[in-house]
Formats: sequence, C-alpha cells, structure tokens
Amino acid sequence: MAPKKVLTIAGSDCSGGAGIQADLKTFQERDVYGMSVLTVLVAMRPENWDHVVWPVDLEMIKTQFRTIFPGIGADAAKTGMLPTVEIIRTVGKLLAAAKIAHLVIDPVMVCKGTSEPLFPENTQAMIEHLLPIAEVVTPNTFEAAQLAGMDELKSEQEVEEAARRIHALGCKNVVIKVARIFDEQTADLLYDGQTFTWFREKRISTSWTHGAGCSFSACIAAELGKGESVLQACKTAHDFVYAGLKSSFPLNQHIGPIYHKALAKNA
Ligand code: PXL
Repeated sequence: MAPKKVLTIAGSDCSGGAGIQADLKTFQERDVYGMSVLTVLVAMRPENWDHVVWPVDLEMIKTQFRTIFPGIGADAAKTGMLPTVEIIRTVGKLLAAAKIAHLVIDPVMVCKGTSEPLFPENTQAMIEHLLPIAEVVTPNTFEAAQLAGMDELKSEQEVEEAARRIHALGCKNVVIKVARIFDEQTADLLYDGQTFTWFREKRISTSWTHGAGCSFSACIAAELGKGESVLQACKTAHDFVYAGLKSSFPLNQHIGPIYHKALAKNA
C-alpha cells in the first residue's frame, strides 16, 4: 500500500536539526511520504550562532505550493517558520483554498536560544490567516502567551487560560508545549474546546533540544495523515519527541538536536 503523503510548509535550517530537515526526518520515522514547500532559508554564523534569515520569493512559494496542490495532493500538512506577513497571508489563502483534510499550524516565532520574536508583526497575521483554518495549533509557552495576549505563562492555570483564549481564535485544537515552567516536569497540554488533557513526563536536563517543536508538529501531522485521532496523534508526538530528547546530542558548543531515530530504536 502506498504511504500517506504529508506536506511541510516551513524554513530550511541548514544545521539539520529544525525546520524542514526535522520535519522530513520525522515524516520518514513515522512512515509517511514527506514533501516540502520552502518559505525561508536560515543559516547560522559559526562564531556566535546568530541567525541569518533569507525569505523565499513569494512567487516561488506559490509555484512550490501548486506542485503539491493541485499537482499531487496531500493527506495532511503542517506549517513552520513563515517569515513575513505577506508570506503568512499567502500561505493562509492557499491552504484555505486547497481544503486540506488535516492542517497543523506550528506558530514559530523564535528559534531556540533567542527570546525575542524574530518577526513580532507576524503574530497578528497568524491569528488572522492561519489559526481559523487549523485543526491543531502547537505553540510553546512563549508563542501561546503572544497569541493569547497574556504575560509570561507561569502556572498550570495560566497555560489552561492561554489554551482557552487561543481556541477562541478559531482553531479546533490547541497543544501548548510546556518545556520550562515546572521544575521537575515537562508537559504538553491538549485542549479541544471541552477537555484539558495533560501529557506529563519527568523533566530531562539537557540543552540539546533543537528541533523538538518542529518535530512535534510534524509528528502530529503525520499521524493525522494516517487517520489517527487528534488525541492519539498528540500522544504519539509527545512520546516521539520525549524519546528524541532523551537521546539528543551536541553538534557543536551552540546547538544540539533531538535524535529522530530514538523511539524506533527503543521500541
Ligand atoms: O526551531 C524553530 C525553527 C524553525 N524553523 C527553522 C529554524 C528554526 C530555528 O533555528 O531555523 C527553519
């Protein structure tokens, strides 16, 4: 039987840990056929790992998109880094017109190690053009606070309140990735508009977490594409990333990715 087809619309992280590189590795691990629409190229200066960001020409983004829709079709899609308001608006319109069965929006605002949004004006554009068409949106706590219009999230109650507010923006399901609030725990919170489901783990003490967020949303898209429920897709993504984090490793003194093969090897 032919594999399900899943599309990532995201940026290139030439270090291989995040962006489309992480998404395609995740798709391979989850046994779906991965395709990509590249929105931006990201490179890092070797001295200090400062990011250099080069958006892809809008016409070329549209041309790539048309290769997939209507050219091929996909069972699910996810978005990652979309660097400009214009690109967010265009991708939102293309996705809405394509009527994709399953759409996961990863509202990427920062890269690991940076605390300011790369493109602050993009938050409003994501709220307007992407959240209303999302089946699942997967912010980290920083992105969740920005989308919800809240200050830094510091408690379980505040994370749940942010999930409520983001859900009210029109997406069907919200998953907030809680990496840093609790001392002993990492957790993901799924809110479907009715029920809060917490996936909790003992916290892993590592700095090598690059690509965890991208891989999480990619895994959800893969599982939805294969016909899993949102709840099961989130559980699998949680387990996939947690296993990857337990086996994460440094590339250099600045950065270290999760290990995408970890869940399969330990299984
Ligand atoms: O981890 C966020 C992220 C997403 N997409 C691309 C990136 C990064 C961080 O480096 O480079 C392309």
